[in-house]
Amino acid sequence: MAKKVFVLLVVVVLLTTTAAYAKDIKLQKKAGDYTVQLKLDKASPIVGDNAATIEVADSAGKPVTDAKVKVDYSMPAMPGMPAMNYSADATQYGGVYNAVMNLSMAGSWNIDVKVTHNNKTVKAKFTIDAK
Ligand SMILES: [Cu+2]
Repeated sequence: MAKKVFVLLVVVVLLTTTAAYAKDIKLQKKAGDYTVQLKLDKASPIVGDNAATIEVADSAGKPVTDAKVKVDYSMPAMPGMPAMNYSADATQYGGVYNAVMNLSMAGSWNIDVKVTHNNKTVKAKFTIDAK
């Protein structure tokens, strides 16, 4: 029993230190046949500008560099605040897509990365927490 608790403690400590030392956030989701990776410039997204880098790969893992990528970010309505919906077009540079999201308040944001490629649009959904 004591050993189990100790092991659990070690795991918790390892997880928290890893999180504390991570310089950025990297999230990965499947969208149709594609894999979308969303990378943010901050370990913890802030209220204000957050730079996002998006990478798209096809089913073979090959980078897709000729897609159109749009980032829709929103927060559902809450007491005293109507729903907020924003959109940012990402620009492709060096094979990755860049966009800036201006998160206007703290809390949970829904990020929908829309990838249009070969006349088909797929969506990868992420949730981030701005502080
Ligand atoms: Cu809000």
